[in-house]
Amino acid sequence: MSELIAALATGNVRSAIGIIRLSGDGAVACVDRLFHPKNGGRMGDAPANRLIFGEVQGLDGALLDTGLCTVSRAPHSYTGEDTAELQCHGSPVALAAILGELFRAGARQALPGEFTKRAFLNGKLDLTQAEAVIDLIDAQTGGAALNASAQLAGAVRKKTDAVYDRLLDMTAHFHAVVDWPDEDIEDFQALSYLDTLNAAGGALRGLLDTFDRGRVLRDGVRCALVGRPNVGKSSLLNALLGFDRAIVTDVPGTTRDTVEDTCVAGGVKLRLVDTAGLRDTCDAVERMGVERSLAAMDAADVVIAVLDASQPLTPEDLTPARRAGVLALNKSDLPRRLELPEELTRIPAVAVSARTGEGIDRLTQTVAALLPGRSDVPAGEILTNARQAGEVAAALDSVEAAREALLAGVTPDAVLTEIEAALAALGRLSGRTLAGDVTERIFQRFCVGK
Ligand SMILES: Nc1nc2c(ncn2[C@@H]2O[C@H](COP(=O)(O)OP(=O)(O)OP(=O)(O)O)[C@@H](O)[C@H]2O)c(=O)[nH]1
Ligand SMILES: [Mg+2]
Repeated sequence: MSELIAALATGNVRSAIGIIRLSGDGAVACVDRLFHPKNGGRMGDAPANRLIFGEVQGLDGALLDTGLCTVSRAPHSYTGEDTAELQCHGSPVALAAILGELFRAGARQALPGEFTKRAFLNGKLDLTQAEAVIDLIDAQTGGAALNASAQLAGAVRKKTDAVYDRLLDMTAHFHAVVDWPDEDIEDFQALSYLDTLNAAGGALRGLLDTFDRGRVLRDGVRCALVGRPNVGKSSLLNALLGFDRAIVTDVPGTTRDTVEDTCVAGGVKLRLVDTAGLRDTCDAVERMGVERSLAAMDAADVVIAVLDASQPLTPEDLTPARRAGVLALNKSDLPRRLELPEELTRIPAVAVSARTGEGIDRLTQTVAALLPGRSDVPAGEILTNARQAGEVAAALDSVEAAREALLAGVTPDAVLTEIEAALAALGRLSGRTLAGDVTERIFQRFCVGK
């Protein structure tokens, strides 16, 4: 028995088409009360996954819209249940009226993520795939979307399932050895077990190593724009964002607080932080701003030190420049008077002009090249999800503990305990074994209708 749920699957905004979904027991019968095919038939007799043209009428027979309807039947649907979809005109008012009629006909409003949760509970998706659904919807860059869609196709699952299966074979054999010591079972073969554990550890470590990159893919790179006053940090922030976010003046010390905003450049999401100019100052407010600048520099994934290329280098330029991942040599539209000392020549430097926009693209490309983690990992094999990374780390810890126990020559049951802990972590990762409250929390992140 599964309750009949309904929701608007498309956004609640004026658009060309709006889609209402229904899932659960009686979905097809419910839609039959509202949708009347032009060919005179019923959706109950319609073949699955075929779009049928017709009228949507209220329970009282009032014509609400004309559109298309499709049904799919359990278990061959997204949720694994009987489902129906109405494709109507994208009028929020008309769609609300149709949804209201469906509720009167016995459906109830679906909760956020409830369709996908049912797909998970009915074994249509594992948890890494379900989480990829929301990551795909939330993706802000092409790279993040590609990775999420490959995970939706099961990329993480395939990698960890292989480890799970090998560890499971090992426990089966261990149990046999531990539980039936008198039987003639091939004895405890430390060396072959060691091979299995090494391979499992390597695969898990490889996956975990991608998480740095994954965090960047999902959350963006924190870039701090730092430098002495008046070099053009705020101007550069505005140029990168494409609009006037921060105040710019020719008065040194204009920016007091940190100013943050995000942009997507060169396929990478940048979380830019403009900071107060670094200098010794007696002004209490400005000094607090400088402290925030130093903190922003510490918290950044990439420090962009901004230098004024139309001026000779000053001692105040050195603190940020020495910490920089990239030097932005700003004001390149003016005659150049900056010379870089030998110690800074190893840092990539890009000539830019916040005023003319010259070099801005090159700057973002240079930042992208500095991102943490390897860039050659195939799409889908980058862990972007902190929950998943936590379970992979837990599984890896247990595999390593098992390996050490094996090398130390302890009894098989001690090794077995560790391997079972690794299996439990991998079980939580895919959702094979997961407490109900954790499942609830995961699906709350979804939007209604998905
Ligand atoms: N010619 C030229 N002037 C620039 C450029 N970028 C910034 N400026 C000017 O430099 C001055 C300072 O710019 P801001 O962006 O406020 O500098 P800042 O580094 O944020 O300064 P503080 O907030 O005081 O630390 C302003 O007069 C800008 O118009 C540039 O690329 N070329
Ligand atoms: Mg500023």
